[in-house]
Amino acid sequence: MSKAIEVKVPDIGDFSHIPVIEICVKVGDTVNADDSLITLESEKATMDVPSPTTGIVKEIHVGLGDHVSMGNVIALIEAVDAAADEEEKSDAKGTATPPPAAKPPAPRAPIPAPRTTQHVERTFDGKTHASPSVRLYARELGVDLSKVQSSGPKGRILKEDVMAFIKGVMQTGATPGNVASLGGGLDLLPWPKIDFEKFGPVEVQPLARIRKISAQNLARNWVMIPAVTYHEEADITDLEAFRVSLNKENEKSGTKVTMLAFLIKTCALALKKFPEFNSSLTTSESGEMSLALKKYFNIAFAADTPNGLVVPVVRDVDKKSVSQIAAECGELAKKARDGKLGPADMTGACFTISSVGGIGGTLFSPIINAPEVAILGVSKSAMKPAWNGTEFVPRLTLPLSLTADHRVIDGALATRFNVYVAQLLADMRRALV
Ligand code: CAO
Repeated sequence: MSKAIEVKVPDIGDFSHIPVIEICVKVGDTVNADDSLITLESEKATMDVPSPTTGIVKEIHVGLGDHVSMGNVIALIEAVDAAADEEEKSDAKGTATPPPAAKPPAPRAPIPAPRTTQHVERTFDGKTHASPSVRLYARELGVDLSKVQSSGPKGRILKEDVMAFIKGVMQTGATPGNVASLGGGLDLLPWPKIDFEKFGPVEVQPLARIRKISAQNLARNWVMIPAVTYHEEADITDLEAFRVSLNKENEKSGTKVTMLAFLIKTCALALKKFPEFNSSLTTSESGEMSLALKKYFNIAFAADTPNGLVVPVVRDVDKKSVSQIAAECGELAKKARDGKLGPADMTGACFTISSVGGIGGTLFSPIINAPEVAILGVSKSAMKPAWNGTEFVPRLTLPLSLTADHRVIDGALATRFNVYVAQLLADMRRALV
């Protein structure tokens, strides 16, 4: 006997519109009462929403990164009445067991309250046991929990287990997740602990969440990727003149084409010509490295916001016009500044552009956004004298700084990519031939 139960987001206190960071089940899974269905993450805590009943997951109504509030339907569970099932089974077997005495119907399971990191352990992945706080900790460090030895009761993984795992990794030179091995421990000195107040007054401010996350990503990418930055200059005199005249033409409609949009389009063309730049290193279970070459062209751009750096993604740029890309960048940059970018806006990039040209700069070394293999830094364009064979002429010159992962991209290839980007920016007709 079975009945379908709609599972809704329960009362989650002061929170609403919080992101789903994990979906723990899939359609067809059998769950026990209290097994976690999804995990939500508010600013303050990670919360699991458990199944109210034993049953089979028939439908899932939320996706990773969706924002949910109290009352939103999460899933449809076909509840299985264990007692009735047993009855059916013994009937089917034709046993002589007398029917059990009539029982009052089981009360409908109340929707349980969400469980926060502070007090609940649950099955994760169907394999490992860890509390949401431990899972969050592991996720932030890039640790695959299935590789961690547990020491808690009933095989539960504790925070100390994750720490011991990381310590082992640092000593052996292995890596925490699926990323390729560095081949040796880092053997780093501990972080300096200094009482700054000994030298003068200090105000300690908590780090914004975005800054904490990007700090971890940047540190990993800086340490893990053997990156080299290659510099180039592009003559954008004609392109900038064209851009300015285009914007003048469209002044009334308010459509504005930015240099960033031209750069995104140009990089898509360069990614097509040099497919290694549109790839990611992957490793198999056995640690075998391979290269995943992507056939789509999503380009991210770094956006400076009051809360820190975010990297929204413009999808399928090869299929979009420069004007469309400019409009989309404008919308994404606004969303970024308003703190309204969702996970879907920031995932799936193949390549990143970090443009500080609106601010200044001559050259810099951007850090690759793993698992991408390259990033293009763009600084402020400036008039420079260029020799045309007979005389020096003033040309608007754009400094480009391409950082590439040397495991995938050799210096010659990186320089060819840079030269091609510069050639396209100097004369877009090259894209047609
Ligand atoms: N050279 C000279 N001028 C430039 C330029 C360049 N390379 N790039 C932009 N400009 C000009 C623009 O033309 C614009 O001038 P107008 O208003 O007269 O047209 C002005 O600078 C402002 O541009 P912008 O920076 O606001 O706009 P954008 O489209 O160029 O960039 C965005 C948008 C989101 C990339 C930018 O606002 C931003 O956040 N940049 C910082 C990115 C960053 O922090 N990178 C570092 C990451 S690693 O720590």
